[in-house]
Amino acid sequence: MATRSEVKQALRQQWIETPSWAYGNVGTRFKVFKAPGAARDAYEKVDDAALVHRLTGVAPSVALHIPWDRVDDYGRLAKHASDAGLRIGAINPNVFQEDDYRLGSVCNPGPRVRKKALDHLLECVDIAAAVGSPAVSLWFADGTNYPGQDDIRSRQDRLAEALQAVYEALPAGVGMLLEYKLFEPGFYTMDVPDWGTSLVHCLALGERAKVLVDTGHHAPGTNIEFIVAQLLRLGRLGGFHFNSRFYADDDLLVGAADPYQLFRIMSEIVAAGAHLPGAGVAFMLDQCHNIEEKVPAEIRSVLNVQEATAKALLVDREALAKAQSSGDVLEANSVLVDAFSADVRPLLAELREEMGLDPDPLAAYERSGHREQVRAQRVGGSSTSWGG
Ligand code: PSV
Ligand code: MN
Repeated sequence: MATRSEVKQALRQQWIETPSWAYGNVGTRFKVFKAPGAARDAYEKVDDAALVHRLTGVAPSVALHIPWDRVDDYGRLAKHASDAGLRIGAINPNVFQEDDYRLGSVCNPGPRVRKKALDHLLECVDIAAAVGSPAVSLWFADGTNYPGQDDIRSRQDRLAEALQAVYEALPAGVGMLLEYKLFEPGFYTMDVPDWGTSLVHCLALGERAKVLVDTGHHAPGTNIEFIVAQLLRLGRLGGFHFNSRFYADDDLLVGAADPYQLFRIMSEIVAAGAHLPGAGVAFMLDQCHNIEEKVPAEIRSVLNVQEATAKALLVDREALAKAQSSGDVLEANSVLVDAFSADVRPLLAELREEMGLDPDPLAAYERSGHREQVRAQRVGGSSTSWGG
């Protein structure tokens, strides 16, 4: 069993990436509630992400979404981030919010729209190179609503062609993540509905293409840790978009709906040694805070992932292996449940103090004056996110 100091040593190296869009005004398609002081552009989003990192110590990068985070000078944005102690993480293209994409983007039946979408993906590859990002993270809203609407196989061929073009354009050091989603906005077919489809495309492309698991993109009851274990076996788990769901793609705080599921996922990760940055798995959040305050919500989410990881590190792997090999079903299950039931908060508070941080990042946020400062400063303008 890992010692307390081994657990803390592993947690010290943890890397959780927050999404720029969590800091702006985003929400459901029914209503985006505008929050006073919400970040309005990429610079302000980077500032908020940097604060989350300063308070938690384990969120050193921020993902961008283009065009929501488009700026004139990406070198300047990267410098702004590094001056604030942050790195730019995954670059997420947006090929789902323009009228042209009514019938899809890279799978669209029309070559003009396909080219427009591909050009945007290639622009994002260039941005990734300019900001020193490790990956372009692709999600396609492509799909169909009615049987017969379009040819399923032709759409796969169009997808493969676009992915190939993007893959060939990747500069050294930039990888490709391909995210899947069961349904929405396509309700009859999605062109990348599941991990199998994503994996098939990644395998055809090459080693730098990997599957991205968004925890909110599965049917109810799906065993996500099984998917994680399988992708780890194949060396094709590129990373996560963590969030919580009750019904569909709810984008709620990770660990809020089902902390036991998050623990089970992290347990598979830890068992494979994939929790450390060198393993190349990206632990990203993909959340939208519509009714809750954004910066504390991101802090809480980072802490939830950290707690699940700490519990996963506490699993007595030797005892588990022994129980498994001797067929002791109840004991094997108990070993996991014991670790899940542990209260790791004192250990994490101790770790933060050792890292020179406040043991309670949410309390530190309350004292930081950030809320009052941004409410006074960020007045006027419009948010460059989902809600406009
Ligand atoms: C789609 O639902 C998704 O999960 C993709 O990752 C998008 O980039 C993101 O949400 C937009 O909020
Ligand atoms: Mn996602």
